[in-house]
Amino acid sequence: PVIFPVLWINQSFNMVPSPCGGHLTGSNGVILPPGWPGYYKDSLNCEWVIEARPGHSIKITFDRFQTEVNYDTLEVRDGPANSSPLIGEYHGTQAPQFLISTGNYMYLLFTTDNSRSSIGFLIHYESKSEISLIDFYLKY
Ligand SMILES: [Ca+2]
Repeated sequence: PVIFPVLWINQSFNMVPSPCGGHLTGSNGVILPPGWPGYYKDSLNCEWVIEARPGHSIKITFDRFQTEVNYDTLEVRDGPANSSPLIGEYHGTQAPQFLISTGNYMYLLFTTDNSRSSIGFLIHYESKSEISLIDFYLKY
């Protein structure tokens, strides 16, 4: 059966209907590449900045990840800009389960070349205060 992303739309989610990039300030939400739930487009250069409240950290969780190996890459940085420290570059099916920022910003850049695409990714993010992060580390 085909499950549409409508499932994720509710009051507590800041639903992003797959635009190419954006500045996200909600306390949680979803990031999808343009084209979702189909294949993403060629020649993308999509930049997302997640901004949490000062003193909060951001956790992104990879619910799904699949891109063209070597050519279609998601870059994640620990800060607000493409000059912030690199956390990792992911392509193919290699992606971590989740990542946590040290500060209240996270930067994501999805670039694709001009041929061959794939499903892309479904990432959800949430921001937490340091206290609830400690709780998170203790539990898992
Ligand atoms: Ca490609």
